[in-house]
Amino acid sequence: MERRSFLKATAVATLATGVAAAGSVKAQDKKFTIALIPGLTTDAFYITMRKGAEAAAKAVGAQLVFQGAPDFNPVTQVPVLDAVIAKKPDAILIAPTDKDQLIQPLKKAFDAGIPVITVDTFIGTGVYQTGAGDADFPLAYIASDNLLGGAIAARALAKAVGEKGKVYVSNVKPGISTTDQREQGFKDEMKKYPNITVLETQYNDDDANKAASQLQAVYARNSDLDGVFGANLFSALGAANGVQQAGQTGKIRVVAFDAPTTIIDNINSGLVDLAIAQHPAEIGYYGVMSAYAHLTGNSIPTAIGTGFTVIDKSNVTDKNVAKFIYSD
Ligand code: T6T
Repeated sequence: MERRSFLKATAVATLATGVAAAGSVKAQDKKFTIALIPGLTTDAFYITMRKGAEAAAKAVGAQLVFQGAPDFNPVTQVPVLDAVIAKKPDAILIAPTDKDQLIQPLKKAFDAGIPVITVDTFIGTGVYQTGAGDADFPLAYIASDNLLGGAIAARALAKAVGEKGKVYVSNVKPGISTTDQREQGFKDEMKKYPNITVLETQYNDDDANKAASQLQAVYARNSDLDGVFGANLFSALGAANGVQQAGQTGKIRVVAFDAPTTIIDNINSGLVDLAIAQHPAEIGYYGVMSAYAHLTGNSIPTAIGTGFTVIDKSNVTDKNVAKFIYSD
């Protein structure tokens, strides 16, 4: 597959430039078009990812096309993907909004000879290029270690609540690779704290208002609620708002995944204990670089893990930390 794509890309380069003499095709003569399809367009996480992708595209002289849906939903993402495939970009970077539902739609890109790299989220098991299963065709998966992120959240929340009491996970919906893994990492780590009860997960469909109402409903049923883990940006934002609306700031402790500016404001005000910032710009940067490497005939790693920065009141003003706050 890799070799086929390379040959195709270089053949196009030859036509486009008309400069390549027989036997000396120069792939770099072509301006590659790399499409980035986010989970949704209006999320500071993906807005920041786009910046990193643009920086890499500029560095290699590629054109980045950023096209996505207004919500995190396969029903709206698949038509965007179809439209992108129809334009035949040289490569597609995508954050699939469902582990299973995006397999067949992405297979269409693969069948059309367009290399696919998944960023942030994965399809299938997320282990690619194995020759096994129906979802191993993407070339690479570039993302945070979400199991580890969930474990970091559990340790932080356990500490905040004094290693006892009741907590729950505010999550998006089942079927999303990232947030499923964060919840799993969180629950596995929480097993180390026998005096903490993890209540049933509340799914908010990526709607912060719903997450806020759910917080209040869980609190109404459990007046001894001690903490909540918001497993992504909107879950955390909504859970924090719910705590504030319930008049429980500082009493119900909040650990947030993701670091938009509003969550940073909430850390400063004491509403949120800490935020686990992913490095979305790094994901976008290495996504484009990987696509470019592949398109110019180089082999690429099938998985690239990007880092976290844990932000709390003690380090939020440190410029080496603050640079990981997401762009709005
Ligand atoms: O947490 C990120 C991303 O990693 C996840 O896959 C979906 O939600 C976010 O975009 C934040 O809203």
